[in-house]
Amino acid sequence: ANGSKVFNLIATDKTIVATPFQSTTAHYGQCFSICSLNLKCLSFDHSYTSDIGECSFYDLYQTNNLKEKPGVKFYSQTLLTATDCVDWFNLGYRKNGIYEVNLLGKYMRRVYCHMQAAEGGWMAFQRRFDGSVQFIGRNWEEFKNGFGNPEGEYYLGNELLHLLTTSEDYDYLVEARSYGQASSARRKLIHKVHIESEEEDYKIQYRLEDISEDYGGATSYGTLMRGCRFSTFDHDRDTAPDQNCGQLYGGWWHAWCHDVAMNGHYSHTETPVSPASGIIWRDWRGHGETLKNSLLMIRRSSFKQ
Ligand SMILES: [Ca+2]
Repeated sequence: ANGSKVFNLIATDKTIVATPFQSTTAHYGQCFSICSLNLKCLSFDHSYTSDIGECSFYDLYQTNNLKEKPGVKFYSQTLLTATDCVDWFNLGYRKNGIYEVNLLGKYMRRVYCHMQAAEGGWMAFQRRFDGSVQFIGRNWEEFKNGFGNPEGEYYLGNELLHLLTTSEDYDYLVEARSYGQASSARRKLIHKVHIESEEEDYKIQYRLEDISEDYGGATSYGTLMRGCRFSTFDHDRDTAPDQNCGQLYGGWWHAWCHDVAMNGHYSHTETPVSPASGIIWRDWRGHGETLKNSLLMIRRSSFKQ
């Protein structure tokens, strides 16, 4: 704590939609000092109707999605950069590419933003297109913390996925591309996807009715992955009792292996290096064919174009 934080008045008669981690009765100046000295504090509100008012401290900052609160001013640390691809989209950016984001107001990352698919504003948490980054052989910790090159192929990390998707509702979009002359793309959109904590093996949750009908509805990609725990070669949490899906097919929310495995072997051709061990989307191309491109993305469900 160095007291060098900068706070801006964000709104009058409004405050953030969040639960304060601390509240106290104090002058505005005292509220400012308390928040400056507390690393956890990223914003606060203060009642301006009396000299000594109530102030509440929050561990996140935000400039949209505020709620009405008469008599209160809301202050937040200066937003140095957009928090995600939705913010960049709302600032008018429409080009697909690499953007710097400050996830949840705390985690600076460079990520690929897809500004054109399904109304735009999507942030890739997995991106594969040339095999330059090895995905096979990555262990639990690597999938937890992320790996790869943000300018190229990467995996953002399950811990951030968990923190993001439990902070508010997020939608999930996969966009994959096949090899060959008839190279074609396919998407799948699932609303309100939650990734549970590491204690729950980053289990993926969503309701069947939240699988969008836009791209073919509930096929195996959407249904078989639902409720699955994340598995890696060193952390077998799949539902196949006699197999360790993470070994051959890479880290994934495996059920019985190779129904879907977007983190499998990259082989530069539609023929997998060994049967069913590629980037597999079984109910689209079968498990004998591996895919060329994979983009797995999330976006806040509150996004409105
Ligand atoms: Ca198993």
